Amino acid sequence: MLQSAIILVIWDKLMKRYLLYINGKETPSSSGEWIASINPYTTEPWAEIPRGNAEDANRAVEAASQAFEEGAWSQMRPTERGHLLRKVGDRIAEEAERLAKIEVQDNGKLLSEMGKQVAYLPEFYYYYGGLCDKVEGSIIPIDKPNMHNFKYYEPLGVCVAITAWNSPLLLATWKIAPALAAGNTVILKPSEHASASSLEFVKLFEEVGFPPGVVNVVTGFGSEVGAALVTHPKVAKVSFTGGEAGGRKVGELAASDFTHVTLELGGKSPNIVFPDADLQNAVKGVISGIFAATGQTCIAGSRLIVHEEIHDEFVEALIAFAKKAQLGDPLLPTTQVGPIATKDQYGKVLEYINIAKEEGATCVLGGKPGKGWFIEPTIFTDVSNTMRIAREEVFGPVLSVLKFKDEEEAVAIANDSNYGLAAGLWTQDTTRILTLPRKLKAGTVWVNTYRVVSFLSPVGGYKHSGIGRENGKDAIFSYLQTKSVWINTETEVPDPFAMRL
Ligand code: TXE
Repeated sequence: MLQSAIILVIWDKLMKRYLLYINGKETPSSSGEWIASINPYTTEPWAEIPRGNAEDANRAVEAASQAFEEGAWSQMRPTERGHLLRKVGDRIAEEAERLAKIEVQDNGKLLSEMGKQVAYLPEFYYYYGGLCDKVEGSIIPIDKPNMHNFKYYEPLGVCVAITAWNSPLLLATWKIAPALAAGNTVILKPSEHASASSLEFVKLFEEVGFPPGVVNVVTGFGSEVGAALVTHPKVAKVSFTGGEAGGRKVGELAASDFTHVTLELGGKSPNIVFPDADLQNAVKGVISGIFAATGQTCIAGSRLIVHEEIHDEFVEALIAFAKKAQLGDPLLPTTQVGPIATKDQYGKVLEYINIAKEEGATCVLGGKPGKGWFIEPTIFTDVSNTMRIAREEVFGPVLSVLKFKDEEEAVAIANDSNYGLAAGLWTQDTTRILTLPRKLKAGTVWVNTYRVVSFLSPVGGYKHSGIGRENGKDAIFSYLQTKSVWINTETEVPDPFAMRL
């Protein structure tokens, strides 16, 4: 008895406990309950995050709503808002390594990848900071006599950003930076599997002078605190990154109150290789498309569609490359493939490997679990596009290989999917380079490259891969609404019964 009490006290002292961040203050959850943050490499808990609930969601919305209405941020001169966004970019740059290490502890991705990813985040804040004072209204040359009409843009109000575990701060930034630039206040709800970096990161905003309540973070489960945020009547917009099922639920909940939504969901992205491609480059592109981040990216190139003439040779080259991949500690610079991020996800990937075998696909590489939550890079050939392994998102290091005879068939297979997030194309034929991107039903098409993203270029999906676009100039407009103002320039208002539309 005494022994377990002592263990509990020591546990309490060792385990890092994070707090919610509402209205500029760290605060425990109303329930007093915690969720363990598990390090996927050790499969042991390393921290605890608060299990927020509807009451916490309500507190955060009230704080964000009050901050919005009081106008310290929403009415601030856009140039000044821009200065603050740039300052927060500078602070993130200073803290990038520390934040990246926290992310690795939470999601098991390689420090070599997360380090670069977090170090790149300031660019988003510099870019959207620069855009703050470039959102211009216009005068409309109206067709009515004695009327002056102009339009301008106003922020929506309280925006909720719901993010997944695979790239917590990058996904948050895609939402927060344009939302803040537009003058909104924000509540971030990170994934229950990887919240720690968001709870650290949020403190940087106030440090550089953001008014309290402008950026808040609540943590907990999607069905509890997440759903309460989405359905809160004072929430104007929800921007969500996650799986198709979660996205559908959030979309339905938001629709019931006409809340604006952006949804960035999953994919089953094709990587098409023609015989005229530079095959060495194509091998590298296909490998990074599916095995980088252990396949846990929405843009994973999980369907390789390769011309039948080069199929065998290409698959051999892939196997030779992939089987050399170093699995191991994500903090080590020599590691090339890390663990799967969560136990559930690990189980899901293994289940899909079994499904593929049962469906008659041939496992030519991997297919076996490693120690802990590791899964070896896995390649299946003899895959047909009707198999579940070709249609459903696995979100793990599992590549399905399909064959095609001609261009028309390649496009047909690529487009025969419920998803449409991204596509890769490997060819040196100029006509194909120019014409095929138009034929592929995907939000992003990469030609002779894969997995490149930038704050400047829009990301988003066709079909079940989502609604709306993030990044680039247009993203700021998804956090704004348009106001039309009419001014009567005549001294006398016309006879009311004679007014025409
Ligand atoms: O995502 P969820 P999970 C895919 C991938 C993965 C599957 C499930 O295939 O296997 O999704 O992953 C919050 N109201 N992607 O379970 O459930 C949730 O708390 C409000 C693709 O991690 O979609 C978390 O913060 N919020 C994806 C976020 O939504 C809700 C990246 C994502 O969780 C909610 C990750 C609700 N009803 C997984 N339900 C990509 N696009 O890259 C869940 N949430």
